[in-house]
Amino acid sequence: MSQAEVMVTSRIPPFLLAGLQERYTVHDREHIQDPRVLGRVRAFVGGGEGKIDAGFMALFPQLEMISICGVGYDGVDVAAAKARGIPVTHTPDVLNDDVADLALGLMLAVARKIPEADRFTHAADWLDGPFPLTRKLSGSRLGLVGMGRIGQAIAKRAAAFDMQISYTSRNPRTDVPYAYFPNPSALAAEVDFLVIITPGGAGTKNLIDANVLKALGPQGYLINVARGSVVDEAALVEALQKKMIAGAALDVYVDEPRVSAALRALRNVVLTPHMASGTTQTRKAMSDLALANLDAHMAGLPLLTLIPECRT
Ligand code: 8YV
Repeated sequence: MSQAEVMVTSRIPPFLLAGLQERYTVHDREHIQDPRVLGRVRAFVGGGEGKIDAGFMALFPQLEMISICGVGYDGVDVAAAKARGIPVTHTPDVLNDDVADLALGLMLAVARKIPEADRFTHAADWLDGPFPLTRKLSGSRLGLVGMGRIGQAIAKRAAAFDMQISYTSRNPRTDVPYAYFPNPSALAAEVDFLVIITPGGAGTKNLIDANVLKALGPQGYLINVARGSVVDEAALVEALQKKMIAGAALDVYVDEPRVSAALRALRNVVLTPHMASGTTQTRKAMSDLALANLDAHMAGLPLLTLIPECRT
């Protein structure tokens, strides 16, 4: 029997590509040489931000499922997939620890100025005098925008730093002990560190705007490990330039991998290259789960981790 044909729609980890190549005939969206391939592809495999819109899906008459390697799937037109009865899977849970670890790392990095202190020490600037004092993290107030699985993993770690934890989300949760605020502005006004960990997409676009940053205030820090689209980046640059907030630590951006020159020029920001889930262990686990979903589909078995919209 000939192997099923699948298409890689955006950059995926090497282990996932290797796993796909063992079992399937793998095509790459960027290098379609034979247009007849479009009529044979049965599944897409890709990262969650890679654009899979209705027009692209329409090119593939035999498309049966979409396996996303990532928890977020904001690049996928889910309504269009559902309209065609195409299930979409993603890779939740396996990356919670890593994303939460990086959120804590970024909070420490920006508050304690670790990257700046590292540069200072490497440059032997210490010889000219001590490094300036920094901001204490332990015991301070943390506000989480989003209280899903990763938000809860961040809260658990923050509790070990004796932080006072509060959050906002569409609805208050009954299963967490943290204080609830009805919107990001109300939350921002009450915290020292505002951490964004909510899904991207149209529903959260520019949720963190100039008003929220104003509420966070000159002693407050913004940390984003969600999606660049959730923060109004122009408003953030202005707030940082005018010292309307104390600083920011960002792992995600509006136009990745291009990071705005204005952001890169600022001293009071710590910038990382969308690496929150980027450990060998976690990318392997994500790859295994993305592959397991695809394999289950091809074997006619129930899918392991459907996105919520496809569970009904
Ligand atoms: C991935 C992520 O690196 O899971 C997510 O939503 O943002 C990251 O873990 C990204 O989706 C690329 O696949």
